[in-house]
Amino acid sequence: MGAQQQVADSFVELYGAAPEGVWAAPGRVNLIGEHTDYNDGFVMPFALPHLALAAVSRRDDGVLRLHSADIDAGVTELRLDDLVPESDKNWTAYPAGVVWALREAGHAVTGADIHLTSTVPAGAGLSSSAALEVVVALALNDLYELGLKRWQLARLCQRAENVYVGAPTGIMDQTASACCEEGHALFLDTRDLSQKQIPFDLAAEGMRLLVVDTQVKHAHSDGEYGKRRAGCEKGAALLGVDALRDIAYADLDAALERLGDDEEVRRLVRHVVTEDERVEQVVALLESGDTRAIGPVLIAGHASLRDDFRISAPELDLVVDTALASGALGARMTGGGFGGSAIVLAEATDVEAITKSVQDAFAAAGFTAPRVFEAVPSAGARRLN
Ligand code: GAF
Repeated sequence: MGAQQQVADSFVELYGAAPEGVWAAPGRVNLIGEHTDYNDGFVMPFALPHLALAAVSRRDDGVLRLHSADIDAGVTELRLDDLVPESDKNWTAYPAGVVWALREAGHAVTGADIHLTSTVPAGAGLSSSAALEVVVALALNDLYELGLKRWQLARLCQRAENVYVGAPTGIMDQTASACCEEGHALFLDTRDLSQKQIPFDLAAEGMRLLVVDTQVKHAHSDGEYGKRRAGCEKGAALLGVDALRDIAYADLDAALERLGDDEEVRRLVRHVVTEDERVEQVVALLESGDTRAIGPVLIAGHASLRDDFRISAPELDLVVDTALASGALGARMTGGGFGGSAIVLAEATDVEAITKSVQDAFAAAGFTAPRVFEAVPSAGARRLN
């Protein structure tokens, strides 16, 4: 039985009637542009084939019922009028936060029965939470005929995550899940959400992009992500700009000089400004057909996240170092950091040897075995039936 039919059948078992529809929203992997999104900068994610699926029906009695096939916790029943930011520390905060954000923005959502399941690995830096948010937002947008555009849904989902869940994340993950297209990476300007779909078909050029999930779990609601964000905001304030995006790469040295001896802020600023530059380099290289040349840019991105932003982890560094020593074209950590996943760009013919080297290196270091899979740029959120 297909996953779509299964989620619809489980809905019937749980709630006693067929759902009004089934929707899907993917996780994402970020090719380049890390910790730039809350600095109004550039990012370049693409959607994974891994999906959150939601079977959903409307209700008109102010009740929200939530169930996940992946968590053994029964049906959670909430009253819409009782939804209070930061009151829920469970997975239910993501879908409930979306309903809260829609209602807070004035949309007349009167309730829902929702059954969810997801194949996006949780805590792996692959946006499992954004996939949950976006699938619910899209379903309610369709069912309640709210007429919101994809980027507006992404903004509402970010608000759900920032205010309701209490994680100070940027807009990249929700936009990726909502707006990515199959066979493309999404070049996104997070200041105005303008977008360009960049064709990204590595297989056609004899290459692969591997995701290596280190199985080291991370969370964005803990302090380190917020500290980096606050440090970037301090840097922008000291430099007299709205956001670090406003510091041109050519002006970086002068800006660093103006920051004087605040070494931590200098490092954060240097990462963000050079990372925006790297995104633009990758876009230019892909558009000119020089795909292999993005490898060194990915490597430089990892060094910057490790040394300047200081959010890597021994497991992530080991993936990158081992993959490069085994002939990878490029590699870097991806996502929020402190665990999660790394990506490896490699010739198709080298994939097997690189994978084995990474697995052996993890075993030798006594780390949990990583999960390695090929990332194929896939479609964004959609209604399935
Ligand atoms: C996490 C956040 F959710 C994103 O907004 C982004 O900041 C990313 O970390 C780092 O680039 O995925």
